[in-house]
Amino acid sequence: MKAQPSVTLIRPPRVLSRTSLNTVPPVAPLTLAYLAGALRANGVRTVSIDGCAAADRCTPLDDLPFVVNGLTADQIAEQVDGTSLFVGVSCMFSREWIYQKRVIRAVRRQFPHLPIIAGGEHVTADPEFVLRDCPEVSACALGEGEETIVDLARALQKSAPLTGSHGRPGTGFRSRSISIAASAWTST
Ligand code: B12
Repeated sequence: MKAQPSVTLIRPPRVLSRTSLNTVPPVAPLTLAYLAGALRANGVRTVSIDGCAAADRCTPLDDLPFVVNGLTADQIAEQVDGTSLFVGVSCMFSREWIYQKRVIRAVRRQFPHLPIIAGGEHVTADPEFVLRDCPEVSACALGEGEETIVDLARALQKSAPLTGSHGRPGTGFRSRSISIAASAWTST
């Protein structure tokens, strides 16, 4: 029997100043745990890639005065399973969007047809900006994600189109006018 495709969840690495003398230590990936827990409770397999886990590693960025603390965008993209139902990327801090979108772009370069759903506080604050600034994002999940991510998995398992807004006020997802069929997505 063919295994059901899993959902890949990503926490991007932290972005720190090159010259900072102190910083807060990384915390446990609670977001991925909550989202994976909701999916698993509904029978959906998950793979989590915690970009902060390699927190002893700092990679300077060539074009910005920051370091990436954890896995780089390419290292994360290499770990993504191309047969995933979709990839969910958690974007908590707006100040880290400069690199979160590089993670999303690296995954998109590697897997042009995978739906990529962005969620988290930054995305909830301004989904229109996220969709505009990063065309590689297929849809934005708004607010708390435990129910939305299960709805998304169910919709994509059935190849149902993801269009417009959906869900309870303040939650659900918002997409550019995208249709998803047989795991390929096109934006219009
Ligand atoms: C705990 C916390 C911290 C902790 C730990 C942060 C961490 N790395 O985990 C500490 C104390 C370290 C911290 C620090 C900071 N914080 Co803080 N923090 C929070 C707080 C209170 C809760 C975050 C949390 O863990 N929630 C629990 C998890 C499970 O929820 P979640 O991540 O939101 O995920 C849910 C949804 O967003 C959604 N979701 C998330 N990702 C995805 C992905 C997909 C695909 C889907 C479908 C859904 C989805 O579903 C999840 C489950 O419901 C929030 C406020 C809040 N109520 O959200 C502020 C908050 C995130 N912090 C904030 C800020 C500004 C900071 C600091 C920059 C403050 C400062 N000036 O230094 C620093 C930055 C730290 C750093 N990176 O260097 C802002 C971010 C605003 C923004 N847009 O950038 C927030 C929103 C507070 C606020 N209202 O201003 N913070």
